[in-house]
Amino acid sequence: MTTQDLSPDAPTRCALGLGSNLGDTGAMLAEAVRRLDLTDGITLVSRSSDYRTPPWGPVPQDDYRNICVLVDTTLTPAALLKRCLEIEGELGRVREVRWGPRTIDIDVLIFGLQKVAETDLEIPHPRMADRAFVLIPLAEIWPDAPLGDGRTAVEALKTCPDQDGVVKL
Ligand code: PH2
Ligand code: MG
Ligand code: MG
Repeated sequence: MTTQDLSPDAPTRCALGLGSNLGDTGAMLAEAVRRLDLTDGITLVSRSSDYRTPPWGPVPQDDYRNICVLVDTTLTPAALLKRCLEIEGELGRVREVRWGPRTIDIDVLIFGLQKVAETDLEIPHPRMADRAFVLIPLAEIWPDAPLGDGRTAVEALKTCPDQDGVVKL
């Protein structure tokens, strides 16, 4: 069977990374996951444990709570991103500082084996391989996740920095 033989509606397995470091972070993540799963064309497949992670990047801020989820979707990559941004808005996210604190962030990490290179959407997520707060929850639920650089999540973890600060809750 070739890919052409698959039904056009066959769902695509995707990985999403979620993070929160403002307000009730556990409740924010739970509600975001619930809203994703309630969306037409998105089915939740699995959810990682919650992890407390030191803030990555140039902005001093509180620790994050991060998780990854796997979903099957019949949406396009752009429509999946749009729904993620919509849920961020529904949960009260206000876009202020780049890499700054946020009530909820939902990033599309992997969309099947597809590559997308738009200004507002790059898949696979270009920076996930060196972020322990993404790779550790991802490897928990999808060790063989294809990162797009030829490596799996577990392989990338062998060289990923800053893993010590990531604590499973
Ligand atoms: N998200 C950021 C910036 N820094 N640090 C951690 N630990 N977790 C995040 O989700 C995160 C971050 C911007 O998307
Ligand atoms: Mg992010
Ligand atoms: Mg984001």
